[in-house]
Amino acid sequence: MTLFIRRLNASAEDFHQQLDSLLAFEAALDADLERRVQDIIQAVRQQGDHAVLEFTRRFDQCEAASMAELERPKARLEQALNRISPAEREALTQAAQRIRSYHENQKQLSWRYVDDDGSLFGQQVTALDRVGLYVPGGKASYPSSVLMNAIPAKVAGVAELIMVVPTPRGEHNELVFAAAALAGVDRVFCIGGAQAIAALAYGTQSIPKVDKITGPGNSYVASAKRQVFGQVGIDMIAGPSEILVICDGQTDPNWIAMDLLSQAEHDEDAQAILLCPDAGFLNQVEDSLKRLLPTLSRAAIAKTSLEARGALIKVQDLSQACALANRIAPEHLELSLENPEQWLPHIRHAGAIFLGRYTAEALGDYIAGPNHVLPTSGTARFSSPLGVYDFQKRSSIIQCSPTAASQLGKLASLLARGESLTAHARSAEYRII
Ligand code: HSO
Ligand code: ZN
Repeated sequence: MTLFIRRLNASAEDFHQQLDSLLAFEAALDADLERRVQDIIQAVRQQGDHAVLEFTRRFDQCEAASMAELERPKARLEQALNRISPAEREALTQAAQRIRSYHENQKQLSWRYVDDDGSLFGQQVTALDRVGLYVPGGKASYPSSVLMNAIPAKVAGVAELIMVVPTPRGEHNELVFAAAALAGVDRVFCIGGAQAIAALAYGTQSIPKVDKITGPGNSYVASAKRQVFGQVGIDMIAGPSEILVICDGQTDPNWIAMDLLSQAEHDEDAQAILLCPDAGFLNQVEDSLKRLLPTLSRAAIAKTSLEARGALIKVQDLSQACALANRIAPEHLELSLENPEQWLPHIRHAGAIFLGRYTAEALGDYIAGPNHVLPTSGTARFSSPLGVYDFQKRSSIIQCSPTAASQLGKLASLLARGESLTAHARSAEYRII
């Protein structure tokens, strides 16, 4: 298998234009698809279960007379845990435990303080009541993503977690059910697509309406999530997976090549980039990529991704590499360096940072503990990994003492009159003593 991977030099005059065009990625907006999704949402709002059953018949070739037939009770999820191999059960269990322990640290706590005049102010943190978790069917159906979405919700204290997963022609993934059991998912419906998102957002006779929907999906699901946003909360709309590796040239080139391939194999639009000051090492990694690529189960996808959006970039030094990392703001950043801690303070924008030669990104995808739902397409400049805080919200707490009501009332009244809001002013004035 041949492979043409882009080689760039960060000192070249036109490097920044080249980098810009390499990073440019916009999911094509398809007006036709948006309209079809809008119609599906409308039908589900009007006809509830009936519409969901009809779309499930049409799109998933799944016949069901009632929604109850598409629900998988908890006992069925527990059964999945017994059907998978003991080794798989052990790996999933350990992953769930590690993800849970990590996320326990993210819980936001309520806080309050009392002023000198006896007034109390604070913030009360509560969990969302009910959350919907979308899990794709078919090839992109990742049990690891079930854990990564469901566990933080449960750690936050979400009372009811409802998972939807399409089962085209009745095909399902036993590992997905097993992961749902381990993560504490409360109810599972075998539905998918825009109709499942609409059902969660608006509720039907059988499917309870949720407050927020998280989880990845195809373009129909992404469009439906965008369209129901506001009615419910949503997580980020994830773009293709990305990895940026900064290496000093001292790591085994096969390791680096496989790390790049591990994200390239996700999909044709995935992006894998290596930055290294040593041109000889870049040659070695290129050789490794060529040798290892044909041995992969998803070689064709990885090849397309590397050729379309991959790059091996020669940098001047590690400082320049860090500056470029901040500009790219990658989803995953590996610092495959002798002393990664030394470089960490230079990194400001990345979804997850993997320190040292032994920390393969794949470990973070499955088992390390941190979340693998991360900001993509440069959004790490302003957003963060999925976490417990995404399933919590805050209410402000205010309790004025009579003294404070009197003192603050005078000021509030003045400000209210400046806005010509006399009821506001008088409401404050009533309490002045
Ligand atoms: N690397 C993906 C997550 C994943 N990897 C799931 C394997 N399975 C997030 O970008
Ligand atoms: Zn991955």
